Amino acid sequence: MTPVAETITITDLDQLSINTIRTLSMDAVQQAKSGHPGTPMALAPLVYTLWNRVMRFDPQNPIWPNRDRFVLSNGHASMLLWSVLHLTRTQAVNADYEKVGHASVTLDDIRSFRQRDSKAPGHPEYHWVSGVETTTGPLGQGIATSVGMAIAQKWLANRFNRPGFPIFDYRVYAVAGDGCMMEGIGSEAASLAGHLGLDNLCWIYDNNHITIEGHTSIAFSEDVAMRFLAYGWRVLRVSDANDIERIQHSLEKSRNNTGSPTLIVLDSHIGYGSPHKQDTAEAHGEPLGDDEIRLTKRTYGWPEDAKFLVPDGVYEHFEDGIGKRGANAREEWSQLFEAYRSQYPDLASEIDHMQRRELPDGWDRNLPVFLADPKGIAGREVSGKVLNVLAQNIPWFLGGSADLGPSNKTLLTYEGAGHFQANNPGGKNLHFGIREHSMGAVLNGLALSKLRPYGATFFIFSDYERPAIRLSSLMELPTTFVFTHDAMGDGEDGPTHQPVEHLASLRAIPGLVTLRPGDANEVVEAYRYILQLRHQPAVLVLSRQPLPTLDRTRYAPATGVARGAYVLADAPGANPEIILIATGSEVSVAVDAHEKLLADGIRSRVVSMPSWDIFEYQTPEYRASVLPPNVEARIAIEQASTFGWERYVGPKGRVIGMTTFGASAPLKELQRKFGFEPARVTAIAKELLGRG
Ligand SMILES: Cc1ncc(C[n+]2csc(CCOP(=O)(O)OP(=O)(O)O)c2C)c(N)n1
Ligand SMILES: [Mg+2]
Repeated sequence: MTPVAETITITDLDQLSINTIRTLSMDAVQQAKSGHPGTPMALAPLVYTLWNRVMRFDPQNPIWPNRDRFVLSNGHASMLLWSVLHLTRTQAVNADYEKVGHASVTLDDIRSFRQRDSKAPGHPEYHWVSGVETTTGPLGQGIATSVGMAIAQKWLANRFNRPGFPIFDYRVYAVAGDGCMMEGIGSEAASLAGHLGLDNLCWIYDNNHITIEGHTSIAFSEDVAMRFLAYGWRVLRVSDANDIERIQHSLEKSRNNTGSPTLIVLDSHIGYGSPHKQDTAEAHGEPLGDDEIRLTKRTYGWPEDAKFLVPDGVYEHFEDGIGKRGANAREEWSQLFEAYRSQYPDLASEIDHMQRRELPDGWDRNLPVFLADPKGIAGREVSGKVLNVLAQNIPWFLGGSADLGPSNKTLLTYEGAGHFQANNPGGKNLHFGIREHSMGAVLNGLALSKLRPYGATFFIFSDYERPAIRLSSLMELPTTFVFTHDAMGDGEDGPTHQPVEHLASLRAIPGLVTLRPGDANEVVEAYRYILQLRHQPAVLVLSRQPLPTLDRTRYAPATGVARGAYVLADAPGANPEIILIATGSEVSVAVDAHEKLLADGIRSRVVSMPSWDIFEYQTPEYRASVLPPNVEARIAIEQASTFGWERYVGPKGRVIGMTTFGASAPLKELQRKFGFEPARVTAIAKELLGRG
């Protein structure tokens, strides 16, 4: 092995800083007895160069809006990030976006890497550690999210920059391993980024030929560089991951490149410097062991027995590099922004609102109200009208579909809405192509950039997007996932297109708000609720077919949506003996059944329950008022898996739902076949009450 110092012409402080990142990573993983030392050892020079020499990032203010973004898509290498956040003395920010004046990651955090409450957890976690731009760990998500961040920068620049005022001109860097390159989501995202010519985006591919099972030749033999050239990316190669001058040169080339994103293929050696573990899969995810650590430190010219050592001069070296450069850039930007504020107060105020995730005044003006109509209107149609209103009221509200715009009704059709393309970065209609998974991640990237994004596809394909939805919730982002064709409404398409288990599966994601509104006014109220969320994503599940618009002079107002479930129609004296609980298209089935039961002298109540999640946020008193514990005869009606409904119908209740896949037939016949008809509801109600 060539000693590090001979391979490159760097000053001692550069090398000292790089080896500090390496040894902190090795020591932390050893101490935790778990983690991933090899990649931080290999990529320390890259991360050092990017942070200390290239990135515009102010450690004193890690949320400065025009900072360069850094995404560690190979999240298992988190010690890279914890080391560099520590060495740059990046400050922590609290949830209200105010600086709180202490270090984001302390040396003690690193000493307790992966332990409870440590700010150096196993993988990068947005919202838990300041300086983390997005949560990573599920491979491929980070790079796909970075595409959303790059789209956001282009959009923000188009909206806000003015001659002499480059308010948004930041760049997005993402580091990815073989795993990110193998995952489909990475390919989808790269294809989209190439199409959009996102020249503000630079991915660095850690080409070490190692994954968990060994050499990549067992499963991965394509030419990645050629693939990216075909996507329309600029591809650069650095054949020695220790050559920080070449790394810097490539990063600068990427910065000066126009019209395409850049991939830097960086040939590296996992576990660099370890005499017995370098270039092996063991270096990926196991502690090196005390003996090997000693030998490796000897290779680095490091005191063998020192642990968690930050040599004199290293903090200062980062302070002289990224510290000064970042502070100057931010200071200049702040001055620029103050001048901008006096010249363009309205635009500046928009930026303020966005940063705090606040909505502009009048954000909900002109939202439609729908009058009673037995023929009704489809959930997706209403959604399309609402989206067009919201997008005009909220400048930074934008989105699109994964090629199903005409079916999802998500197209923004008002004058000037525009279509986002390389040559039209101000467009508010995004075209994701048939790439649901990366659409989800791109939405997250947009939301992380403080835009309010929505993305749509058929509900059945929420499966293709689910990992990104889950991360959205984990990150507490206000992202809106619009799904149409919510159940068997596209009957003839058959079981491949009929969701069954999807509601249950999304309801199971912690923090996610899932809503299935029952008529036009419930759709409007669902959007009104969603838009006011600042730290939660929402899933909106909408019908393809028209749903009767309920007569709200007769039944309770749709504002009840904001409570998750509400008494829509009640028994005389609000004294029910049976409760019908329904969502979406089954609400009107329940109402029909209810009217028949009343006519037969049965005291029924209908509860419209568009959202389990929101209902669970209500007080126990409210919940008991909607579902009184003493009324045990209950029927839930939902064209989806029965899974989970026991909690609301109780041991004596019944669920009219799905326990099989659907079938290919016209909707009416499917409703008959699977029993979503008022007559079945009334029959079961009478059976439950023993009045058959
Ligand atoms: C979607 C997903 N699948 C599987 C894993 C488990 N996993 C973590 S790291 C890894 C291997 C990654 O290899 P590579 O990206 O080359 O990283 P390196 O070992 O080179 O650092 C795997 C399979 C994961 N984190 N995410
Ligand atoms: Mg690898």
